[in-house]
Amino acid sequence: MAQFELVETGYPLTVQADSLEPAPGGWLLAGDDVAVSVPFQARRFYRHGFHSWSQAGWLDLQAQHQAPVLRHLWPQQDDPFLLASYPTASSGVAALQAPDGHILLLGALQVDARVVWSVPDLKGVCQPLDEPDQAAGPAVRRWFLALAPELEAFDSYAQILSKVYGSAPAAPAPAVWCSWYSLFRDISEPALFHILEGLEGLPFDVFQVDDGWQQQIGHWLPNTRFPNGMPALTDRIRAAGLKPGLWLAPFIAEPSAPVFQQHPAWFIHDHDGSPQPAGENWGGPYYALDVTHPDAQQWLMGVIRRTRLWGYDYLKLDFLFAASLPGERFRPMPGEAAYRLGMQIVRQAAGPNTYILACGAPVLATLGLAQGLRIGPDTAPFWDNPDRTLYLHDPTGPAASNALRTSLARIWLRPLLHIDPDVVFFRTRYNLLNPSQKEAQRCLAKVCGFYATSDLPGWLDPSERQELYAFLNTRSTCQRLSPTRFRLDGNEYDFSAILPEAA
Ligand code: 9PG
Repeated sequence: MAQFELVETGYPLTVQADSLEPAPGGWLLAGDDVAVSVPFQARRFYRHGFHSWSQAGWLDLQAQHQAPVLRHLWPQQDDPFLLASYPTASSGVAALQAPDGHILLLGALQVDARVVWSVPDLKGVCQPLDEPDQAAGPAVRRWFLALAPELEAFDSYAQILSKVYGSAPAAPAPAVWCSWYSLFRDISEPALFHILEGLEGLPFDVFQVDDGWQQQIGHWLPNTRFPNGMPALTDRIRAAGLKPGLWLAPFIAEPSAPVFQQHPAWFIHDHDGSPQPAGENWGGPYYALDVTHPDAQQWLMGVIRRTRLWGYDYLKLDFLFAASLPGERFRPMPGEAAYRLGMQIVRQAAGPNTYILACGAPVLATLGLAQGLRIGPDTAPFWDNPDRTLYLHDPTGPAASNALRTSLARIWLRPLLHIDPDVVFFRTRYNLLNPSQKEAQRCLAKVCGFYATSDLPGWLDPSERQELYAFLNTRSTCQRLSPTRFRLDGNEYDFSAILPEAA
């Protein structure tokens, strides 16, 4: 490890790394562990949570100091290490804001990396590789460092990441109707056929069937509410001129699923050899597939290939973080490296043209492997989720404000893949959001370039349907004026009006 003094920045920076060289917008460092002295009194810390639903955003350090401890219940909310070191540990990238508004950003160019603020240093730490393993990542670990205005620093980081992982698809993201935020699990073939009829004339690209079609989590065959099977559904969706989309969570299983009952060894274990729960949902715990196990890999291939044979060419793959959790695997490797291996298998089985929307997915580790990524927790037809925010200090529960806040903090990812801030509500029925909250959702969808809703056509009055039509039919022009201010189709919109903490 060597020491470098950077004097031309206005602030004296001392960097510890194996090597350092200038790069567009900053510097490239090499080293498993690197450290940068922070030469100013930091006002705010940019914390980047581990996966789609994990909290991302600027935290006021003074307020955090006095804030109650964050309570997360399961790794399904974030990386357990990050939660244990809350709030000053971050996944892949972190930044500190100086009094003059510039930020000091340190971001990894490989997976399985954390950035921790440990006064007086901002430190980059990589999970050690026991043995050089191609799948587990490059032998030389690299980092990007910038001291610049916020938008410039994140943009330079994104540009360098795109050289490693590739850029977002050239085509715009498809416009999606998704069944989740209206029907939840209560879906059936007749209900979906009826909705398809009602959507006629609205310019959607994808009709996406969400959770509720499968027999069990891990048993990816249609249940009795889909008596004619999954191809009957895709035929009908195609006949309506739409692409069929399907939700599944290929890296998890509930304990009663045949795959878990028959092959417990295909799941990530703890040190005592018992399968390790990855989270709790659907009324009980669920387990994480060990995607390094050759037989589990074959099974996974089969699950994804079958969705292709049924005719689905848009897959919303969910709860993907599970493949990256710490634990015992058939082939030991760091968690995000294992996740990438799992996603490569999925991609191979799905083929290059299937659109993959990664959800509940490790953020940096998804780059290059999916066209789209959910960048925040679930939205909802209500603004706040006080049970979770007030009692558990957990900003990841379903709520429109939570989805907006974290998604807004991840817009910098846009050059790298399609970014999905979750659906927009146009309906007034079954919706507690007021007009300005709905407007904020609409604006963020335009900023992200991702247009989706779950509203049932029968719930929309003629003017709401007209608004939805206009939303889908216009590809907005967007210019970012500041971290929270945008010019959208000629009008200025400032998210800090509705999310003061984002300013
Ligand atoms: C289907 C849903 C929808 C939704 C996904 C995902 O327990 N949790 O922390 C938790 C977080 C998100 C979640 C479910 C549970 O929702 O984001 O769009 O597809 O699954 O079950």
